[in-house]
This record gives sequence, structure tokens and C-alpha cells, in this order.
Amino acid sequence: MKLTHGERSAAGAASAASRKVKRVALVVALGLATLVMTGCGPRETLRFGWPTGVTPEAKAMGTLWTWSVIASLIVGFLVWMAIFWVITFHRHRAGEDSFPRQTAYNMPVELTLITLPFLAIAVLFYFTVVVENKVESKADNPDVVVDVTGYQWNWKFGYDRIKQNDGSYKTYAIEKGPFELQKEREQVHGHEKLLPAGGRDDNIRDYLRYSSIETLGTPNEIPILVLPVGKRIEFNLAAADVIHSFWVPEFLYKRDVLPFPKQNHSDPRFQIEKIERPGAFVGRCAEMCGTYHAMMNFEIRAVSAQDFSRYIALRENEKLSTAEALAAICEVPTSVTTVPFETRRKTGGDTPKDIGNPFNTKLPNCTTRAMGAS
Ligand SMILES: [Cu+2]
Repeated sequence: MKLTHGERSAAGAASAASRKVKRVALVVALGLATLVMTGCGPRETLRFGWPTGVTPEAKAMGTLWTWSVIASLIVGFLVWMAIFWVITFHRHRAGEDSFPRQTAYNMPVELTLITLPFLAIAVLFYFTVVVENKVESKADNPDVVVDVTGYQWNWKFGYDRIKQNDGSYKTYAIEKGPFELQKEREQVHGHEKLLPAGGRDDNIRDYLRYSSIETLGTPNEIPILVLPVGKRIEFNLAAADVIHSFWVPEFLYKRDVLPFPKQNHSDPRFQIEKIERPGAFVGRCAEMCGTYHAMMNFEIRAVSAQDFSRYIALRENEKLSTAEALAAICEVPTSVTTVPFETRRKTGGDTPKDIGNPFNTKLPNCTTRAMGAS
């Protein structure tokens, strides 16, 4: 069907259309410039808001995310262009009173429009599965196995077992149930002393793990989980009460922490291939678990493998606390990525600005304490 152009000449219409195209191009260019210039550089921009990953798994997920967004932007751009093309060149004009040519039931067009989205989904699905398999893969011989217990409203971290230089494992896990431990504790203290088991024997929490080297979070102290860089680490998650979620933004990974993993048909374990650089990484509970859910913050402190062995030895042999052992290996003894809830209240709701440098947690002018010295 030939379109009528009313009184306007063909040349006039063409120049008006080209003006419109220029205007649209300017808007698109300005939009892209805003997108690029508001970031802190091309790499920052291409992460599209995601944190910098510090594990190979996180890097793989970051790359998948970047390419998924780029693919979506390309598809979005094509759709926007098609819309602009229609509203620019096929708008209603004075003197037109009939429908434009209708193209429903056009087989080639309809098949193309069905096939292309399916292809896009198939490609996204393929790369998602590849990355997911990498993220969820577990080796039989991780270098460090830690247990993570979430409870209302804090965390307990323990070292289950650690691979030694000769390839054998040193076990720190205490293979006793919570009630046995509770009874022992009560004998020592002479009164009732509850462990995360909750003391209810109609509710046997024998899946909870205990270790001779533990770090327990308190309202005054953020629990710090010290881990070595460059080693495969397994996390074994368990909740002592309700469902929590273990989330380290820089791992780009979070996982629900469930009570009764067996009855809930869940695998509480996951691994990371390695932490790629030393530093402090904040961790949070990412499952709304009750009144003080927001204060369930923790810190992962990644140190060199050498410092890690020294840290474990100090805790094991000299019974130092987490903070004392950290100071002894010349690390800042308290968390540098987050503060306890109470302190925040004291500052009137603001997180204090200067709590430390997460990229450098080394104490200045410090010499590592020799083993056996006190
Ligand atoms: Cu929680």
C-alpha cells in the first residue's frame, strides 16, 4: 500500500525524518555517555553494580553477569530501535484514515520471532549451567574445612579439619552431640548453661558441629573467620534455630543456613577454590530471621597461608582468643568492615567512617610474635 503524505512534499518529509533520526541518535549517545561516565572506569562499569569477586567462582559469575547484561542491552537496543523506527516513520498522518498493511499470520516472521527468543534463552541457559557447575563443584580434599553455625542473632565459626603439609588432616572437630557438651559445661559451671542446642530434647540438634578452635560472635564483638589465601575451603553450614543465610558479597554467593539439613533435604556444604587476595570481607545474614537479623554481621579475614598456620597454632597451643591471635600475627584484631550493632546506636545510627582499611589489615610497625613467647 502506498502511503499518502498529505500536502507535504517527499523532500520535506525526508529532511524532517533525518532531523528526527539525528535527535534520537543524540539522546542515545547522551544516555550511553552518562552510563559510562558515572562509573569509575570501564571495568567498574561493566560489572553493572556487582562487587569485585575475590574467588575464581565469583569471577566466573561476574563474567556471566556482565555478558548477560550486555546481551540484554543489545536485545533491548534492537527493540528500542524498532519502536523508535515505528513511531518516527509510521506515525499517523493528517488525511490518513485507514489501517496500515496488516502482517498477522505471516509464517516466516512468526517463526523468526519464536526461534530468536528461544535461541537467546538456550545460550543463556548453557552458560548459566557451565558457571553453576563450577560454583557448586566440590573436591574431596579441601585444604580447610570450617563449620558455620548461625543462630539468633550471631554466628559461631569453628575449624573442623585442616590439611597439613604432608597431606594428612588435623582434626579439631569435637565429635560430641550438643547435649553431651551441655552436660559437661553444666558440671563445670554448676548451673544450667545452654549451648545453641537450645536445651530442648524433643528437638535433637545433633547435626550441630563443635570444634576446639571456635570464634563466637557477641553483641560487642563481630566474629572474624580467619582463612588462608590460595587454599580450597569448605564451609559446612548449620542453623541452631531458624533459617539464616550465609552471605559474603565479595564471594558473590549466598546460601541458606538451615536447621535439620537432613530432614530439609539440603546439602549444607559448599566450597570455594580459593580466596585470591588477603584482606577483610564483610559477611551478612541474608535471610530475615527475626528482630536482630540486621546485627548478624561477620568478617572473613584472609591472610597468607603462613600467617594462617601461625594463627591456628597460637589458638591451639596458647589458647589465645581470636583477637589476641590476630594481633600476634600482626593483623588488626577487630573487624574493619563492620561494627557491632551497639556501637552503631551510640553513633546515632551512622556507621563510623574510619574503622579500618579492608585492603590492608596489617598492623603497622609490628613484628610477628615468636611461637612460645608470651
Ligand atoms: Cu540470621
